[in-house]
Amino acid sequence: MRVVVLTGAGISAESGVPTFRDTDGLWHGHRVEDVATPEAFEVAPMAVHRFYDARRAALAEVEPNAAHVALARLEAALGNDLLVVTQNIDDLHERAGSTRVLHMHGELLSALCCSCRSRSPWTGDLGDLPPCPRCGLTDLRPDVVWFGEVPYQMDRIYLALATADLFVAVGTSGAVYPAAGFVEHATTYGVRTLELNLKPSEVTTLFDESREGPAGRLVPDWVDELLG
Ligand code: BJW
Repeated sequence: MRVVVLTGAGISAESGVPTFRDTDGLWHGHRVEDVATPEAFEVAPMAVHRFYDARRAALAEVEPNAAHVALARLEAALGNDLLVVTQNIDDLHERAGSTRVLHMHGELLSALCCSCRSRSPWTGDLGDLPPCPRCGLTDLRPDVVWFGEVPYQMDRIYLALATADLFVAVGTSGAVYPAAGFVEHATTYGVRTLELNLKPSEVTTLFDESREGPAGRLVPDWVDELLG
């Protein structure tokens, strides 16, 4: 059985990583749609650097939870027939043991050079304006996808969706496209769809089935069920 799992901020919530749109709908005092943009970076690069530097540092303090571990267990059983597509920029899937993970919105632990376009693994700060390891210019930005930018690996994702038997969305609000449209894309190709979320998302009604609860319980239960 070929399975594509889309994960969002909700899967990392129980690890202590804040989501974007829960509680008051504000993200560190801002609407995420206003600050996660190339324009915001152009106007206030140091504020954006400080923000991502803090999130990068915080990542070292959190651990994968039972949902990440269950998806790694599923990969151990299904091998190449499982693909995890994550909107998250943390590395908790990888730390749990998953290897087949596409980060469609980029990665915190990577820096992108605005001059030479090279990507470099990055664990430190970018706010102190370090030189690009490739070209030496001080023109690095977080290697993440902001609003108005094209998410990564879309061809591979759409191909995997079209050829899957099951599409599962875990802990994502369905507020951001193109990820929010994956359920319709999968349905067009006759793929069964399942949503696992703490509460209904903006696209819940488009799924064949939806289950409500914390990812740390729902995902291991679903993996147990699938592996029989
Ligand atoms: C739990 C839980 C627990 C909590 N257990 N669950 C008008 C209409 C349609 C589209 C557009 C439009 N105007 C503009 C657009 C396009 C735009 C868009 O979607 N805008 C919307 C505001 C409408 N999209 C884009 O610009 C994208 N690019 C694009 O479309 O390019 C064109 C193109 C596409 C494809 C091919 C070719 C061309 C880019 C979007 C980039 C998004 N970037 C961010 C920031 C990334 C870096 C960073 O992390 O800082 O990505 S924004 C932010 O939102 C982040 C997330 O990945 C993304 C999604 O958030 P997510 O994961 O769903 O989190 P939340 O907080 O929203 O939800 C948490 C969920 O978890 C909730 O449902 C909870 O219930 C649940 N939950 N605890 C289980 N314990």
